[in-house]
Amino acid sequence: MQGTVLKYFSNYFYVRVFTNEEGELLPEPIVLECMVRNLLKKQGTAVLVGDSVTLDEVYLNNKTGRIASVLPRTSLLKKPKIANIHRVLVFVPLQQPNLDLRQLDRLLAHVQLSGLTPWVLFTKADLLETMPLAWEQLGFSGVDELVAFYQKTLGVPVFATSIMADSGYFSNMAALATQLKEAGGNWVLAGVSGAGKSSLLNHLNPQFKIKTATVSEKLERGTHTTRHTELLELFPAVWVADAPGFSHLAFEGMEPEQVQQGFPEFQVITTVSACEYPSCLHDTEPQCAIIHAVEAGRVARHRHHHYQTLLQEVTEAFEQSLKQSHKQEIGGVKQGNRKQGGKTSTVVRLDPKLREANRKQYNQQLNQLHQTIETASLEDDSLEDLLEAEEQQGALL
Ligand SMILES: Nc1nc2c(ncn2[C@@H]2O[C@H](COP(=O)(O)OP(=O)(O)OP(=O)(O)O)[C@@H](O)[C@H]2O)c(=O)[nH]1
Ligand SMILES: [Mg+2]
Ligand SMILES: [Zn+2]
Repeated sequence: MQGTVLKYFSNYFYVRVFTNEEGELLPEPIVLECMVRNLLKKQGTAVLVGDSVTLDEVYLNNKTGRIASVLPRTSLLKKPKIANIHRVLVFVPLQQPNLDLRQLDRLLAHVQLSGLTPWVLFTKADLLETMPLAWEQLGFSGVDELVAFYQKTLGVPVFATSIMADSGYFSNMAALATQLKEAGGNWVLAGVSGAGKSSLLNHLNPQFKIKTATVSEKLERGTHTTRHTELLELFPAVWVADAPGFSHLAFEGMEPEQVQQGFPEFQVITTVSACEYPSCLHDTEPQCAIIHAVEAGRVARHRHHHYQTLLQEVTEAFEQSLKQSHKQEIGGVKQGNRKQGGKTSTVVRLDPKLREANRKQYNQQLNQLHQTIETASLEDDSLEDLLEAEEQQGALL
């Protein structure tokens, strides 16, 4: 008998099943309160929200069961800890808190780099009475231009929304609902506290009564109102995890040359016109196809700028980790100068052979970590440590 883990609470997993032990369809799906089989615990298999599991010792009348095994995962996120997610709904408030495109581009890069597809929602559009000057300077004269820009740049659905019935953007909620129903699948919500994630879910499905709070209430408490990860059925076959944590991003462990994969429009450019240097990081190098595209207005300046900021952050963290873990290879390290924001900083570049060796070593360490994670118990803090270690290695979110 199979089911899906919807939440974990007070030592119980809540597992949704829609067949009985004979495989016959139940009149309607049931959520069972489940413990985990001891053997599984001994093997140290972690059970996560989103996991497909097999069950034994099921008592449908009592709505209880026992998790016997965890089926292979199609994806695994670390923050929030959740398995088998297909897409990410990225929430970006236009006001309260103010629109922050740097944060958006960072979040989008994070989603893309994790191999997931983002959809973007610019929320609270009713609160925007006049166009902030900062936006105009970026070339956006209104919300519609902003929506069109991100839609074209990312090639994914983008909406401006409002839960206020008297707003012109209110009708977009119906369009969003239609597209979500068509797309189906498992989603996780991302975005800063106060972006309106829980409010929007409550609106789309009036049966939901998820707790929300004003931004000033949140500031007083200094924490997300939503604090547990739970998969909820928004529409038939559309599951959403209103989970805290996706806004706290860490890019440590990533290699500088990976960062560009978080910006899909760069790949469009580099497939048709190559940079002079094959390993070009599109930062300040001469004859760079991306920099040319920025100058020609084919890549947005703010996107490239946000890319450079992220690149610098990743490069610094990468150098730090290289210094710590590969001191013995220092003989093969080359140093070069890189100009950033008027300052010249020294950039450590490994020669390609060592870089390859380095990557192999990284991959080996990663494989070891993966194996250990499989054998770590959820109740054991070591899982947390291992996932933390894995994050250091840049394998997961
Ligand atoms: N004016 C306006 N206010 C909104 C809209 N959507 C949400 N809000 C308000 O914004 C505040 C924050 O909303 P929440 O839904 O709690 O935000 P959240 O993203 O779930 O925040 P966390 O759970 O802390 O991560 C609440 O006071 C909502 O009423 C909107 O479209 N327009
Ligand atoms: Mg919330
Ligand atoms: Zn380049």
